[in-house]
Amino acid sequence: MNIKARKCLEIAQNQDAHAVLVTSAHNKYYLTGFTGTTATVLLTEKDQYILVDFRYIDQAKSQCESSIVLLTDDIDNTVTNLINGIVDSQKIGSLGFEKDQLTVAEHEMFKSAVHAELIGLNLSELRLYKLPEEVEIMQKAADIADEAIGYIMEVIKPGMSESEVDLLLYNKIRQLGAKSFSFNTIVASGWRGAMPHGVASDKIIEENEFVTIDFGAVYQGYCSDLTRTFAMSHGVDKRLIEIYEIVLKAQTRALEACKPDVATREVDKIARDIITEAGYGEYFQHGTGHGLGVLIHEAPRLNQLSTEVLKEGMVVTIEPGIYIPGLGGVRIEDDILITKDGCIRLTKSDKQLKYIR
Ligand SMILES: [Mn+2]
Repeated sequence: MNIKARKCLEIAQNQDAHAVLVTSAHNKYYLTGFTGTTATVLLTEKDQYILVDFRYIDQAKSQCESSIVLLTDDIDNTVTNLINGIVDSQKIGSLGFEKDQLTVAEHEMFKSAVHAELIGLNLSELRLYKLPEEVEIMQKAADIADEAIGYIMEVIKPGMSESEVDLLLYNKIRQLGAKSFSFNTIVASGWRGAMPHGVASDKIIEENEFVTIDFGAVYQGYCSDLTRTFAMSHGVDKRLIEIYEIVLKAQTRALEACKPDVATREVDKIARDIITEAGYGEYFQHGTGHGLGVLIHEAPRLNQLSTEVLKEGMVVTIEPGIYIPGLGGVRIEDDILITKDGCIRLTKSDKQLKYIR
């Protein structure tokens, strides 16, 4: 059993479950290294098991060194029969499951079939602190994003569509070793910049527009998340330049405040106060940041309602923005690692306003 599985079991035991049934792709990957689409992971005090059918048996054996690999079939060795064999022999009274992952139908099926009480678990703290090996991978995911945005700023030209930029970016991150984007890439130019989630469209990027690009690279199962906004030439609206400087100040100050024992809500407040005092509070309606890891959004959250406190080993984004309908918008985002006495930036792209050509 590996250290991550041990931690998962501890969290489950604190919620009165003796063993854990893991069904989400991201936690299966996190706990075992398995990247296939069909498997069930079971963690007990005694060991960690991964149940797969014949399609994945070789893959599971090579990827899941710290797990016992069990072969399922549709006749005698069904998933629930194998689970019950372990539950019965290890006298497991209560079996935890990820309550935000199981469908109602799956829950009903397990409830009627499994010989143990089912307990819905909150595992949000499981991936909260990144191990050194995870930080190393996340740094590489961030490096890929940095290099890719640098490349885009060199090749982007007025007359290209947002979708073309999206494709260039995709090819670049793939060349650099990433498996995929972390999410659908946002390329929002001109008026579309006012849409915080303006996924790349067929709109043509014009001279004198601002362009916001928000994307991430998935490298060895871990996500990066980077946003830069830049100007297509010097004729941009002066108000956008003013907004850029406000967002940059908010992002920089919030980032500088990140260290152990600082409340996530306080980091959000630092960014929000700067934007509000500049008169743009109503144009910044999302949170200042979020944790990231094997998922693009995970604990902790940095917003007005969040109650978490930053601790060493957390990786979070800092990404305030201002969005003005009809005019456009600005967002600047970095990924940071909370260290013993502060934080370091994983994404290192320059943040001064850039004018393309
Ligand atoms: Mn983000």
